Amino acid sequence: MKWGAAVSMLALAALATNAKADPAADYADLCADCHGEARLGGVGPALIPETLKRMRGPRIAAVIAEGRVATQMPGFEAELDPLRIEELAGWLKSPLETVPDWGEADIIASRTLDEDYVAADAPIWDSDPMNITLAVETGDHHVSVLDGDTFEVLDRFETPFAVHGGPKFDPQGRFVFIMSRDGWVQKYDIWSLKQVGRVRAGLNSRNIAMSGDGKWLAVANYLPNTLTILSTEDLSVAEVHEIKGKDGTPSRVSAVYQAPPRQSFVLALKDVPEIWEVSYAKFPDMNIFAGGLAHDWKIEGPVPQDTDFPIRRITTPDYLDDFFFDQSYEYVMGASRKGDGGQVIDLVIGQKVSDLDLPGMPHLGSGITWKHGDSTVMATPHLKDGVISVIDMESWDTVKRIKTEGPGFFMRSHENSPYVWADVFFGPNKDAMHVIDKQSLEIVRTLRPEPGATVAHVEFTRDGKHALVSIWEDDGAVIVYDAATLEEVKRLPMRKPSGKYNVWNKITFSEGTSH
Ligand code: DHE
Repeated sequence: MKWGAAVSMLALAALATNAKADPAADYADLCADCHGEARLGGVGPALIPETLKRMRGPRIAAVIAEGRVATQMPGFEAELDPLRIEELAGWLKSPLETVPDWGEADIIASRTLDEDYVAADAPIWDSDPMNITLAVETGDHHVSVLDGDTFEVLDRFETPFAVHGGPKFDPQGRFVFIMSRDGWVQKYDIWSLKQVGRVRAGLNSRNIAMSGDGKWLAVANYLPNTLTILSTEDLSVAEVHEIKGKDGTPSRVSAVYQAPPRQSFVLALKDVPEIWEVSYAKFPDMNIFAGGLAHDWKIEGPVPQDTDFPIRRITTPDYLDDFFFDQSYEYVMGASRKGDGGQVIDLVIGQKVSDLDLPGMPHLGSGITWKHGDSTVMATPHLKDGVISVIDMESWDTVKRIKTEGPGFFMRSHENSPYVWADVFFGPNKDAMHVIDKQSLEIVRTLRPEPGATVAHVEFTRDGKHALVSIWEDDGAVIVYDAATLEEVKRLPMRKPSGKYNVWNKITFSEGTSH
């Protein structure tokens, strides 16, 4: 019998016998060994609302009863009756009573460096190192390393549980850093096909960003309210910044972005109307910023300084928590937290310069740019509306709203392709992938490679000749398309593949990909 039906029948029986549920005691008995006494994770993931509400797939109660496939999580329906399972699931969704500390000492204590890791002098394979493509498989928490010419799988390695956001390559494209929602950061050596180590940089994290010089990795955290800066060399902690707005309000970090020409990280904050810029240019040499911005910098601690990463705070007229940058990194487009519009902030003068007409919760993080006639346009899907907005990057006007078959999540293109690919992630048409002509801004083809299955996220090969599309299902696949004829070339079976990331497109900041 399925768990849903069992619940209603057995809950009545349990109530009749007056069973008394004590979820905290059940947790301590049955769950704490793997998920940690404080629910912050161990061999199993953290069981806190910040993580659980982001999980797609079966209900928590069903996972407790039946276990989770492809993991070590067993089912507990023999030990716990349905009422106790429901109570336990409800308890896990309640917030922690106190926000735990996770400072420098905790982070460094969590670090493990693989003893058997030996750095190779050169790649141990013969593929083009610049055309390696990683495919994240969220079905069983692995990454496949693909040769971008032959599509042979060179390695398939385990990641931390529930990877989110794009893995970040170092500027040479040799090492890659991968983050999980539980705050684990994994370093992997593509040349040696070996994990280098892992560290837990936060308890619940959003994404990571690599500094332009490849030395630092910034980790945006929800829990605690911090930004962790790691050394990419050995995953040691360079600094942990506590995030508090100008008036002292603590804030979660929605996301962190790299701004290489500015030698800084830019932070989107969830709970205060501010943008933060964190410099890695080594104070006092801060005049690298166009316009000489020293007066705008808020140095924390006594002058001269007690940090290598000084912070500049820009107050914004609205809460902005999803960003897109122009290629110069002077302008940042931010989506309003309420999901009903956006603003453009000039990072040089620290001021809003325009409003953006973007209703329906734009997903700016997935935006891409391309040349359209004489201008450059940016396009973004909307999470709550079946449209793609196309915006002129000079006037900030909306040039067109392209109607799609439903709200989408991801978009991609490539300098060498005349097309933009955009998925329909939500709703009855989640099996559709639109192909849009970059100049006419019309949908020229809608692909449906597997009717009924979620089809999402695209990445191009280095030369733009092939487009890789995910069949985002547990027994899914990555489909390789000829990017010119739009014909399927190959199908690689994969476990719920999500994002794909091509080394060259990422390290060269290809305009067709989100950064
Ligand atoms: Fe993401 C990237 C935020 C839900 C899969 N997502 C990002 C980025 C941000 C973001 C800020 C850019 C980070 C980067 O790459 O450095 N995502 C959010 C949300 O706020 C949102 C809507 C709610 C939340 O759960 O936090 C959200 N994201 C999801 C999902 O439900 C997805 C589909 C499945 C999952 O695995 O969680 C999902 N997000 C992704 C992926 C990327 C991503 C695959 C990287 C895209 C890329 O091509 O770079």
